[in-house]
Amino acid sequence: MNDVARPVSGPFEKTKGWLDWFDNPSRPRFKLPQGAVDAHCHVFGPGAEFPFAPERKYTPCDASKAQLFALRDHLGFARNVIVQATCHGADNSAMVDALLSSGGRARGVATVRRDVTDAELKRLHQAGVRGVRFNFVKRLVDFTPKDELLAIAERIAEHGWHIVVYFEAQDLPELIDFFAALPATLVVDHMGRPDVTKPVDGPEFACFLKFMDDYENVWCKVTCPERLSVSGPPALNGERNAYRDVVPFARKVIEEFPDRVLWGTDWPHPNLKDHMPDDGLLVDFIPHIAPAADLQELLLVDNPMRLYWPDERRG
Ligand code: 0GY
Repeated sequence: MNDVARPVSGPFEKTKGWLDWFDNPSRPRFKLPQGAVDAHCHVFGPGAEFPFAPERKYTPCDASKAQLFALRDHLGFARNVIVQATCHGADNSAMVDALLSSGGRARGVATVRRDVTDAELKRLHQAGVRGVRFNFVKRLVDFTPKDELLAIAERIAEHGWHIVVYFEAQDLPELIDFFAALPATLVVDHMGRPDVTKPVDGPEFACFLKFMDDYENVWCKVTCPERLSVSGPPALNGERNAYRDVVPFARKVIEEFPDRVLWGTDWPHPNLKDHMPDDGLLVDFIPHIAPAADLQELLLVDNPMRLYWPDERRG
């Protein structure tokens, strides 16, 4: 097997218990619509070329652009949105290198600090970056003061970028006022990480749905069932009906806000503790949450194209 097909590690020692991405994924049974976008994935390093950031909270195996693009083709996606992973801090080099190698088939979401220069923002935009990510998950990043985030939001406005926000469900109530003040489209990672053991029509998820209902600039990634599921079964060993406890949550968001949802693999799935999914079987999760063809088309093609490639024809 060559290095495109299997995970390898460079000079960095991986975090203890690290789960490597799944090699040899299945071919999905669900046929993705033409022009489908994997709107949430990452690259890690390779560490020998793009060292991980000193302030990182985990050290992964390598997950290169060549490996990501091989997976894209294997699963049947046309494009990727590559989100800067926290293990690279605000050094966007690995992600930008992947964008520049993609032939226009990848866009990026960067991490920047308040002191980012105008020239750097311009360079990122030219490479294909279309957003920044604000991360509120404490195990992943150190706290960034809200005034710094607001300053960044103002800096990126002239480029028309959006802001991806990652937080845990219990933190949403105290973040809502801050989110409402952000002058951009907001894209929430992984449905705001609901506790799927709670009822889908209970108060916690109602708070998230109300947030989307109240603010028309808020979008949602209906991603990461493998991270949210408690009951499983995992997308492994041919299981094409996986993560059943997550289905009602994702389905509800898609049905209520069909033109503000995105889907992505989250490859190479940082920090999973229980199992590493077979990405082919993960794609087979999609028709369970978006059963109708028109919803699939919005989720996988129309919505991501509108956000990331607004000037291009789809396909
Ligand atoms: C995800 C989820 C996680 C990690 C990161 O950038 C990251 O390190 O996003 C996580 O650990 O929950 O979206 O990949």
